[in-house]
Parts: sequence; C-alpha cells; structure tokens
Amino acid sequence: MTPTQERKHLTDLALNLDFDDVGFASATDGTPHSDHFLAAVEAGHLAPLDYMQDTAAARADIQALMPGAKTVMVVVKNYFTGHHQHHSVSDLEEPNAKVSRYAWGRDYHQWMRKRLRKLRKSILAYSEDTEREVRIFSDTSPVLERAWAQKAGLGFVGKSAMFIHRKMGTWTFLGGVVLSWDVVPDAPVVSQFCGTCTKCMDHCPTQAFVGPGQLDARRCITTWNVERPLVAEADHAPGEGSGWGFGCDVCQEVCPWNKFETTTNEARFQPQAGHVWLAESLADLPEDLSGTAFARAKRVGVQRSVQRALKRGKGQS
Ligand code: B12
Ligand code: SF4
Ligand code: SF4
Repeated sequence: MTPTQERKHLTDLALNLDFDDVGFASATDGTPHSDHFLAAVEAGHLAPLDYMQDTAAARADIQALMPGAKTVMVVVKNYFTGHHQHHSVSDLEEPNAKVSRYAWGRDYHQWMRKRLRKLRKSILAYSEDTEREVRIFSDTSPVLERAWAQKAGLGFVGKSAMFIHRKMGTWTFLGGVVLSWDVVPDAPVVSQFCGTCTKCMDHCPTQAFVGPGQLDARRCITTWNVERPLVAEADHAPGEGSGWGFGCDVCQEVCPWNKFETTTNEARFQPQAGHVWLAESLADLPEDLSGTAFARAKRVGVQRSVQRALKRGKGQS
C-alpha cells in the first residue's frame, strides 16, 4: 500500500465502524495544547479530579504515554438526539432536574470501546510488520483528546473549551488510536472560529470560565454532580439550585456552531426512559444503572446531585 492508500484504508475502516469523521495528526512534533493543560494543572483548576493530576505527565506528552508514537488517529461520533421539552407543571408530582444529553442514551464508553477494539484488530490484521503497536483511547486514557482532534484537522477548541466539529458542532464524543508508524497527517486547524462571540462564557450558570478556552473545573457543575457528588466539598459547590441534576449543557446549548446539529444515527444514544429528567425521588430512573452514564455517580450520588440541583426551588427552567 502507498502512504495515500493506507490513509484511505484506515479512514474507511473507521467510517465502516460507524464513526462520523476521522482525522490524523503527527505525534512526533509535540503534544498540542500541553502548555495550556499544564498551566491549568498549575493553577489548580483540575484540583478536585485527582486522576487528572496523577496522569499529567502522560497527558502533556504523548511520547510518555506510548514511547515511539508516530500518529494519532482521532475519531468523532455525533450523539445529539434533541432538546429538553419543557414539562408542564401540572404533569409533575414533584420537581425534576435536567440531565445532560450525553447521559440520555446508553453509556457511550462501551460503544466507543467496542468499536475501537475492532478498529485496532483490523488495523493489526492488515499490518505485515508484527512490531507495530496500536493503542486505543477514549475519555479515560491520559490523552488531550480535544487538542488532538484539532491537530487532526477535524475542527477547533472553542472558548467553551469544547471541541467544535466544523459540520456537527459540539455534540460529539471523541476517541481514537495511537499508531507506532507514520500516516500522512491532516492539516492542523490553527485558528479558533468563535469570532467576537462569548455566549458560552456569558451564560455559564456558575461563571466557570476564567478566560477563553480556560475552564476552572472547580466551578463547573459537572465536576460536582457527575464526578464528585458525594465528597464534602460538593455541598454548597457551584451549581446548587441550577436545575442541572447530572452534567450541564448550557455552554453547548448557547453555541451558534450548533445550528449545524443533526440527529445521530445511533440507536444506543437515543433517550432512554427515566434518563432525561430526574425527580428527587429518582422514581423514573431505572434501578439497574449498569451500562448508563449514571453508574459513575451511583444511585446515591445521583440523588444527592438532584437534591442540590433543586435546592431553593430554582429547579425548573
Ligand atoms: C476532565 C474532563 C472533564 C472535567 C474538566 C473539563 C475540562 N474542561 O477540563 C469536567 C468534569 C468538568 C468535564 C466536563 C465536561 N465534559 Co469532559 N472530559 C474530561 C477529560 C477526561 C479530560 C479533559 C482535559 O484534558 N482537561 C484539561 C483542560 C486543561 O483541557 P480543556 O479544558 O479541554 O482545555 C483545552 C482547551 O481549552 C485549550 N486551552 C486551555 N486554555 C487555553 C488557553 C488558550 C489561549 C488556548 C488557545 C487554548 C486553551 O487547551 C486544552 C486542551 O486542548 C476529557 C477526555 C480526555 N481524555 O480528553 C473529557 C471530555 C473533554 N469531556 C467531554 C464532555 C462531553 C464533557 C461535558 C460536555 C459533559 C457534560 N455535558 O456535562 C462537560 C463540558 C464542560 C466543558 N465546557 O469543557 C468530551 C468532550 C467532547 C467535545 N466535543 O469536546 C470529552 C473529550 C470526553 C470524550 N471522549 O468525548 N470534563
Ligand atoms: S458545563 Fe455548565 S457549568 Fe460547566 S462550563 Fe459548561 S455551562 Fe459552565
Ligand atoms: S458559544 Fe460562541 S464563544 Fe462559545 S464556543 Fe460557541 S462560538 Fe465560541
């Protein structure tokens, strides 16, 4: 295979696994945005998330994660399935809190992992060189995914810190594979196409942005209602009374780039019963949370998050 043919073959393998877009970045000329990431760690913005601090060296340098890495192949999947419909107050027996769209369907991690494993297998199957290495990543591996997606030419990291795909907007999951050989890279995106817009920063319910693209995770609602619902600091943390019971989508809801949003083709991401709104009693949330995003916080954590979201009666919007 010529280098161009190989690139086309890799792209087709990923698209045939139902990823919506694919890009390639060179891993030999630096890890993108590592300076911004290290500055955020230094400033304490990621302090409540110990896994971010503990893996900072690998996140800031892809060569520390996989020595000999030559290419980062990034995949993108659209998960948008619609907007929150306003409840009619008379329909409700008790107040409900909102859930972020990424949790409406079944857990995306399993969807990603299954396909990335298949991708890895099919890449290794055509590779004649048995020394080749392929390492998969999605969310949990120490990789600066948004920065790599930008370097792979797929879009840009906006003032919201979200990766914005040029056609799909922000409602996407990211993942990919690190390869131990060179593949012709895409032209990196070097600009931020936000223009004079500052809507995400202005509308964030907890003023979590300390600058364009700079999110202080200590102030982001998601830190407390998804990642750390049961720690003592979560009590009275930003987000109390915000109406967001699990995650938060405000910085995406206001983003003009989402005028391009299209509904995902993936059945697994369609809204499941009891996943879109959460009553304080969790009456509609399924008992068994395995295979859902809520499993991370456990039932007791979800309940605490909903109680905080609805505190002081500001729950509905
Ligand atoms: C830790 C984490 C969080 C933390 C911290 C968020 C954060 N901004 O760091 C919390 C729990 C708050 C969180 C929240 C959310 N997360 Co999250 N999270 C991650 C994780 C595991 C690591 C992110 C990271 O490295 N943060 C470190 C900081 C420094 O990086 P950053 O904020 O991304 O900032 C980038 C830029 O803004 C830029 N930058 C920073 N400062 C500056 C300054 C200048 C001048 C410039 C030019 C650039 C720049 O550099 C950074 C690296 O690219 C990734 C998965 C992964 N492995 O990458 C998922 C991930 C980023 N999360 C994701 C999602 C979906 C969310 C939520 C939307 C969930 C929700 N609805 O509640 C929110 C969005 C909040 C937001 N606006 O970012 C997706 C994002 C997909 C996308 N299209 O962007 C990811 C990629 C998971 C995935 N595999 O799909 N998350
Ligand atoms: S997810 Fe919500 S709280 Fe976090 S930065 Fe975006 S708007 Fe702010
Ligand atoms: S809301 Fe405006 S400033 Fe924020 S990411 Fe979208 S385009 Fe950029």
